[in-house]
Amino acid sequence: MGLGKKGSILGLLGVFLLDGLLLSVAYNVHNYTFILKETNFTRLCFTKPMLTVNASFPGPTIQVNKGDKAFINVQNNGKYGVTIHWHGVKQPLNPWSDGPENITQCPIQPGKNFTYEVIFSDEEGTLWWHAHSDWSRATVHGPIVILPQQGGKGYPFPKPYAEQTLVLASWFNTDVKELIDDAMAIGGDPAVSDAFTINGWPGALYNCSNETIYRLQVVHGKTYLLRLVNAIMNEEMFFAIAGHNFTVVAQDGAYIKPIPTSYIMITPGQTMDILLTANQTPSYYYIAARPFFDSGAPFDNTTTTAILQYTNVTAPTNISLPTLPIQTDHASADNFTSKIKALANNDHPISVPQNVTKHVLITVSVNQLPCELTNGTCGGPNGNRISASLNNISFATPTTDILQAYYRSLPDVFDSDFPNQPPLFFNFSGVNSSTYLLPEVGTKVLLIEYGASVELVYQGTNVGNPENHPMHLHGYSFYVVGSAYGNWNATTSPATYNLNDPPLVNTIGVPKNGWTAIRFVANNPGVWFMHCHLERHASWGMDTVIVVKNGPSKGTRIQRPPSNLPICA
Ligand SMILES: *[C@@H]1O[C@H](CO)[C@@H](O)[C@H](O)[C@H]1NC(C)=O
Ligand SMILES: *[C@@H]1O[C@H](CO)[C@@H](O)[C@H](O)[C@H]1NC(C)=O
Ligand SMILES: *[C@@H]1O[C@H](CO)[C@@H](O)[C@H](O)[C@H]1NC(C)=O
Ligand SMILES: *[C@@H]1O[C@H](CO)[C@@H](O)[C@H](O)[C@H]1NC(C)=O
Ligand SMILES: *[C@@H]1O[C@H](CO)[C@@H](O)[C@H](O)[C@H]1NC(C)=O
Ligand SMILES: *[C@@H]1O[C@H](CO)[C@@H](O)[C@H](O)[C@H]1NC(C)=O
Ligand SMILES: *[C@@H]1O[C@H](CO)[C@@H](O)[C@H](O)[C@H]1NC(C)=O
Ligand SMILES: *[C@@H]1O[C@H](CO)[C@@H](O)[C@H](O)[C@H]1NC(C)=O
Ligand SMILES: *[C@@H]1O[C@H](CO)[C@@H](O)[C@H](O)[C@H]1NC(C)=O
Ligand SMILES: *[C@@H]1O[C@H](CO)[C@@H](O)[C@H](O)[C@H]1NC(C)=O
Ligand SMILES: *[C@@H]1O[C@H](CO)[C@@H](O)[C@H](O)[C@H]1NC(C)=O
Ligand SMILES: *[C@@H]1O[C@H](CO)[C@@H](O)[C@H](O)[C@H]1NC(C)=O
Ligand SMILES: [Cu+2]
Repeated sequence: MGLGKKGSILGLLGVFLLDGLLLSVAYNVHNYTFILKETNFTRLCFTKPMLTVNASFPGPTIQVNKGDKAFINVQNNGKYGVTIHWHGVKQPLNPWSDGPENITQCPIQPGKNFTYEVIFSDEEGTLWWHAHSDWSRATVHGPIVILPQQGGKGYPFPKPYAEQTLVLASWFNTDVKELIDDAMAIGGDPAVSDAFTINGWPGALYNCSNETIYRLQVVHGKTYLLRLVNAIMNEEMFFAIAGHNFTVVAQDGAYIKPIPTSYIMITPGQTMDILLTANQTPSYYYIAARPFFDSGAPFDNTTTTAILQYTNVTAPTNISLPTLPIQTDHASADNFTSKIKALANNDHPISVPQNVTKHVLITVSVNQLPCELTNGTCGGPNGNRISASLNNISFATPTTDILQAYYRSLPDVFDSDFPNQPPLFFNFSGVNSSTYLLPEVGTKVLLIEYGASVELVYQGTNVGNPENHPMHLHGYSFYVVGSAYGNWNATTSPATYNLNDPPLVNTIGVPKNGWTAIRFVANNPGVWFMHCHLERHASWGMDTVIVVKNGPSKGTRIQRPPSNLPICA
């Protein structure tokens, strides 16, 4: 069990919401304590103070069975206010514990604590948790392992010999809060990370000790379940293991049809479960990850490694590196991504909305705003300030949380007029429209009726710096029914949809100058953040909030707020 686990109660009987049905099931309750504090860490040959949970990087693993509940008491002994988000956990009827700062709660101030109630429902596989305040998630994150229900059918594959979480993360040689605050102050690109890490270690390819590397010990002939989390801040990643193919069996806490492959592409926010059989010549092999990055923006162009180490062999003089696609190889990225389909069998049925009642089209852009500095020019192109937007609205984070304001009808916190359509139609994927360079700044939410059958199309634009955007929605998983380059077309695009076995995910990479269509039933009322999971884009305003209204009955309404919810200053 992970660090910080206090205790668990077995065999409670409870009720939870799944796909709008009330199910009566047994679930366990798990209690954890997270102590946030500045910790000295030695990596990359020097010591850096950084914010961690329980002095661990990555942070502790939360492990539950499907349908369980976890209480996590977060004590903030750090310098700044912080919140924690349980990424991919739907939290039926409980947006209060979802976490994004000033969206569902205000920060837990230094010296204070808050107990999150994390309600699992149909998720099974791997998810993760991370801080959701400015850039603190760089060092404050960890895996969530959701095992099959106790006494249930188990894995839809032979039980692996052993399991291991692998967390990919960014390493900055500076205080990440100062880094993003400085970048926002002058409106330019934030500095790129200095390294990537696997389970906290950068690996052999940095100018550093060859011992700063994570080692995965394997026994020849055995099969391992690797639970991979991409906690990286600003880069999508290619990942491979030298000399070994492997099979991807789950993504974002849902099973998929097994994909045998020699590499994957995984975006920030996504998780993938991989079966690896140690059936090659017993030796040492590098596991490696480096960016998939097809844009002109600056990025960290380094490679992180770990060692897959067969037991009882002496270290070879040369350890082979895997072949990874080159950084700009979107054909290889697409080749892998296009193979992902829901498992969709009798034991793991899916339910894709067939009749859409609410259509939303959202453009996704990196834009510019006029520089407002009085003492110089900004750091963006042409001396402007870099911005980002959804439907040409650059999100402004309020100072009172939107959930509280919505629940108590507080005025002047947000507007409910986030549009269902872009304000202007043009050749989105072709034209670098100057009109789109000037987004509107505002705190606008998209209102959706309970039970609506939603189709939401993300349309990437060629404004500013086009690139692949990993869009993430809180409170839901959604079916990815279609995706292509170019402009989505209401007449022709739906004919290309996969409505049989589309993957059910919480984060999806929208192709550069392309579109992605998702569907979900709005059966989880609440205030749910939606944003790009590239952290610099989120900071620049590539965010909005979906408010799903309460339904007609008790089991379809938001639960009451917890008594100790942090209030706004
Ligand atoms: C777990 O935490 C909950 C909520 O804080 C509390 O009610 C319960 O008593 C705790 N259980 C254990 C075993 O510590
Ligand atoms: C961390 O290291 C700094 C020097 O880099 C030192 O001043 C500080 O006391 C150390 N903190 C702890 C908790 O060891
Ligand atoms: C957590 O905060 C509550 C007040 O909300 C306080 O009573 C309690 O002592 C705090 N717990 C810890 C461990 O600091
Ligand atoms: C690191 O380098 C040292 C000295 O060159 C060597 O003895 C050791 O085996 C190396 N470790 C690895 C993991 O390569
Ligand atoms: C991995 O799969 C490729 C085909 O995708 C194949 O050419 C290669 O031989 C396989 N490698 C191993 C080690 O099985
Ligand atoms: C990334 O680094 C490699 C060498 O390690 C270089 O060949 C490549 O051009 C770099 N890519 C970019 C986009 O800077
Ligand atoms: C490794 O070698 C030791 C000592 O020879 C032996 O006891 C052990 O069973 C071996 N382990 C494996 C996995 O082969
Ligand atoms: C993916 O790549 C493989 C091997 O290069 C090729 O056979 C296959 O057609 C490609 N699939 C797609 C969907 O591009
Ligand atoms: C969708 O609409 C069609 C035609 O109105 C209807 O026959 C069908 O039952 C509906 N399907 C669902 C799942 O509601
Ligand atoms: C200009 O003002 C900004 C914001 O106050 C500050 O961060 C920056 O250092 C100043 N630049 C110069 C050149 O004084
Ligand atoms: C959240 O609101 C508080 C005031 O309640 C403010 O100090 C803080 O800067 C806000 N956070 C963000 C990310 O805007
Ligand atoms: C959508 O496709 C249809 C059929 O090819 C075409 O007539 C129409 O102009 C397209 N719409 C847009 C907005 O491009
Ligand atoms: Cu983005």
